[in-house]
Amino acid sequence: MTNAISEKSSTNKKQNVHDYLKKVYETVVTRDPNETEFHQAVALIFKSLIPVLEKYPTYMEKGILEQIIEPERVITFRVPWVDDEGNTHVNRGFRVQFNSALGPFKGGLRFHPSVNLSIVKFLGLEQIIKNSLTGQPIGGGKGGADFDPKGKSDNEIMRFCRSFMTELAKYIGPNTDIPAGDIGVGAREIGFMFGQYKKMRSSFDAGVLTGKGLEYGGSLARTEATGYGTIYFLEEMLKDKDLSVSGSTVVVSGSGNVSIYAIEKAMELGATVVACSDSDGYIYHANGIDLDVVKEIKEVNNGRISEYIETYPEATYVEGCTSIWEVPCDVALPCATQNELDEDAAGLLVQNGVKAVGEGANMPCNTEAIDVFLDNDVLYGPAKAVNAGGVAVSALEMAQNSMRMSWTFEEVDAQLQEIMKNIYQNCVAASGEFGLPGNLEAGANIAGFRKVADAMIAQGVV
Ligand code: NDP
Ligand code: 2IT
Repeated sequence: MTNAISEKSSTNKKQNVHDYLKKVYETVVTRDPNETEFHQAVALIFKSLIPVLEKYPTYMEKGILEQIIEPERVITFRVPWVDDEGNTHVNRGFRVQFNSALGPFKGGLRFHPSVNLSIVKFLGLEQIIKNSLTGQPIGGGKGGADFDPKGKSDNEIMRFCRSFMTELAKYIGPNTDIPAGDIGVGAREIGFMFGQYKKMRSSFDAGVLTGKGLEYGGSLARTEATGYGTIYFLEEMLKDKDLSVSGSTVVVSGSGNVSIYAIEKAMELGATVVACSDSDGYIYHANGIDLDVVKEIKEVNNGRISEYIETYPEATYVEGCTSIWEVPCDVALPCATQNELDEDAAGLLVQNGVKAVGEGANMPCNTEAIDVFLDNDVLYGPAKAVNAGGVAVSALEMAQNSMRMSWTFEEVDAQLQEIMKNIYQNCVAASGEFGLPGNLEAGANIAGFRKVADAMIAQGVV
C-alpha cells in the first residue's frame, strides 16, 4: 500500500467510527431525551472508545455498544410507607440491572430526593466499567429511591426500607443481583433491608447485600474501603510524578462515608485536609480538620457540618457547598455527588496550583471541568477507577460470605491496596496502548470496556 492509500483508509476508518458513535449516541438521546446525566456518562465513555473501535472494528460489527448502553432490565416500583404521625407516603423505587456479562449485577442503592431513572442509569453504566476494572466477577447495576432520609426517625427509615425490600426482593439474590449502599444508604438501611429479605425468603442468604453489619456477615474494612481506596489510587498517581500525599494540602467535598475515610487515610499518610462540606456549606480549618469532630457530627449525630465551628471557632463556615473549590490546595477530592465541580471551579483550582484531582464521588466533575484538568496537565483520576475500592471490598464481602468465614481488617486492606494498584496500572497501560498517555479517563473506560465487551462477544447475542 502506498502512503497515500493507507492514509486514506485510516481517514475512512476514523470517519466510520465517528459516524457509528454519533448514530448510537443519537439513538440514546432520542429514546430518552430527558436523561441528561445518562447522556453525559454515555458521551464520556464513547469519546474514550474512538481508538479502540478503530483498532478493533469487531466491537462495532457485533453491535456491542448498542447493547451495552441498554440495560438488561429496568425495574421501577411503588414504595408506600407510613410516617410516625400515621400519614401515608408513596416514593418511587428503581433497580437497573445493567449488565451481567462478568457476573451477577452489583451496585449500590441511593436514597435521595433527586433520584430518577437518568441518575440510576448513569450510575449503573459507570458501575459496569468500574466493576470490570476491579478484576472481580461482578456485573453492573444500580438502584435507589427518591426518598429523603433527612429528618426521618429510625422507625420511619425502617418502615421505608422494609417496604422498599418487599418489592426489590423479587428481583435480587446472591447469584442474581447484589445491592449495597450509596448516598443515604449505610449500615443501618442495609440492616433493615437484610432483615426484610431474610423474613421473606426464610433463608439467611448473607451474600444478597453487601455493606452489612460486622455481626451478621459484613466485611471488615468495607466502611473504609471507598475512601481508603481513593487515597491508595491517588498515591499511585502522585508517585508517578515524584509527588506524594504526604505533605500535601487536601480539600475534600462532602462529609459522608466516602469523604470521611478519604480524609482519614489522607491524614494518616501525612496530608493536611483543610476543608470539607455537606449540601449546605463547607468548613475551612487552616491547621487541618479534626476528623473526630466531623465523625461525631455526621456519623453519630446525623448533624450539619456547620456545627464544627462550635468546637473550633477559629475555623470558618461558608454557606453554599460549591464554593469549596475556591480553597487553594494541592489535591482536590470531590466526594459528594455528580456534577458538583464545573469548569469555573476547575479553572479556579488550576489557578490556585492544584496538582491532582481524584473523583471519590461518581461523575463529580462535569465534562468541561475534566477538559480543563487534562488541558492543564493536572493529574486527573476518574471515578470509575478511583472509587472502585468500595465495590471491590463488597466483592470480597461476597467471597467471605460464600466461604462462611471472615478475613481480618489487615487482610482485606492488603487486598484493597493490591486491587487499587492494579486498577491504576491497567488504566495507565490502556491509555498508553491506545495513544492517549496520561489520560486516565480514557484508560479506565478502555480497560473496563474491553473486558466486558469480550465477555459479551464470547456469550453471544442473547
Ligand atoms: P453519604 O450519603 O454517606 O454522603 C454523601 C455526602 O455528600 C454528604 O456529605 C452529603 O451532604 C453530600 N451530598 C449528597 N448529595 C448532595 C448534593 N446534591 N449536593 C451537595 N452535597 C451532596 O454518601 P457516600 O459518601 O456513600 O457517597 C458519596 C459519593 O460517592 C456518591 O457520588 C456515591 O455514588 C459515591 N460512591 C459511594 C460509594 C460507597 O461505597 N458508599 C462507592 C463509590 C462511590 P448532606 O449530608 O447535606 O446530604
Ligand atoms: O458506586 C459504587 O461503587 C457504590 N455505591 C458501591 C457499590 C457496591 O456494590 O458496593
